[in-house]
Amino acid sequence: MINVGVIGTGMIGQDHIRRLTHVLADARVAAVSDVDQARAHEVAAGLPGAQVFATGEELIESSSVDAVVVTSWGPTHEQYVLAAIAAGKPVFCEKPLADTAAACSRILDAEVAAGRRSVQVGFMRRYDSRYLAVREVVEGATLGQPLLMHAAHRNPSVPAHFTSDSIITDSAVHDIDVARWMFSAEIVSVTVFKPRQNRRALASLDDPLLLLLEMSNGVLVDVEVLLNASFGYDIRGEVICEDGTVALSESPGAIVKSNGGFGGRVPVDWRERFVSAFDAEFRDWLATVAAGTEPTGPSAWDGYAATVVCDAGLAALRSGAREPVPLRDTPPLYTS
Ligand code: NAD
Ligand code: ISE
Repeated sequence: MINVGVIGTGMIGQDHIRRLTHVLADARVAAVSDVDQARAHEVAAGLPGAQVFATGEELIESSSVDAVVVTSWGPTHEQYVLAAIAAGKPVFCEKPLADTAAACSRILDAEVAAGRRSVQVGFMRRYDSRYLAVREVVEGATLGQPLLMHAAHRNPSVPAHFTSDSIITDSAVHDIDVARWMFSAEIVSVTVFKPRQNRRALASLDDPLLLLLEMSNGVLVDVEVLLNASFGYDIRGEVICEDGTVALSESPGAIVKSNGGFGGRVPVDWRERFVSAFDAEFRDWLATVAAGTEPTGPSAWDGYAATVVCDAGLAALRSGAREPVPLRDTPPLYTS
């Protein structure tokens, strides 16, 4: 049984605790921590034998914790990931790995100094069966070389505190990771366009945005991010290849035809749309924790690269120009 400690018991922290407790075998949540102590105690009350720690660092250092899950706010990730690396414990960190390129770089340096990978980043779309099916076609090259990808990321709505920057760093960051993974290539530049503003958005929010990502292999990816779509949570992707196209399938469920029309279900949010991907992501991570091997999912390098691309996206949002992505050299730890 793997004893997992969870730092950050908010929305996704509670969802991962549910999956660790009720869905996945061979793991239990042994400890939790949150700056909101009342929330941490409330969550722990439903977890037999779970301890509550006053700080994330104490949780990481505790001998009752074998592996760490970081689900606190993005700007707090760096301190916990670094502490877990220092303690020699596997750590699963929700996106973003950290909110600045410098912080991500410090995490890379720490892992390189430790001489082994111990960090997995929560880019769960890599575990989604529909994305995996598209990637299999692209990699198999049965449709020739990929040329373009059209992607759309539509949330029904976002909380009032959501800013135009968050559209890139909180939402589009997933599409940025998908582009790097789909084409096994780095993103070399970002341009951001602001279409007409959605009347459903707060005046301060540049919703929607359109991102244009140029890949190192010449593939061009456009990403529509529409955060007040109202009708549901809708994630789309289509890759245009030389001899055909391949797209994410519309639904895992049934398409019903009746009364002269047809339809299926649109998920309400990311929890519903990616529930199986989150389960698969944790199953994969826990298997490596149990085996004592390095994680095989998205690495600290992937987390670093995504954050650097987001920084270029923020610069492009302000400048309106095409902004380059200044990645550091990839340490050999991440190239094998
Ligand atoms: P949330 O606000 O619901 O929860 C965050 C929790 O972290 C809160 O309980 C807060 O009190 C706690 N916290 C803040 N600072 C802390 C600190 N220094 N130490 C310990 N706890 C601290 O937010 P959320 O929606 O659960 O998001 C958490 C993280 O998960 C974010 O990084 C977010 O980007 C990511 N996330 C990922 C996905 C995905 O699809 N992979 C979806 C949602 C959120
Ligand atoms: C949220 O934080 C996520 O990570 C979801 O996957 C994403 O779709 C949503 O836009 C974000 O706000």
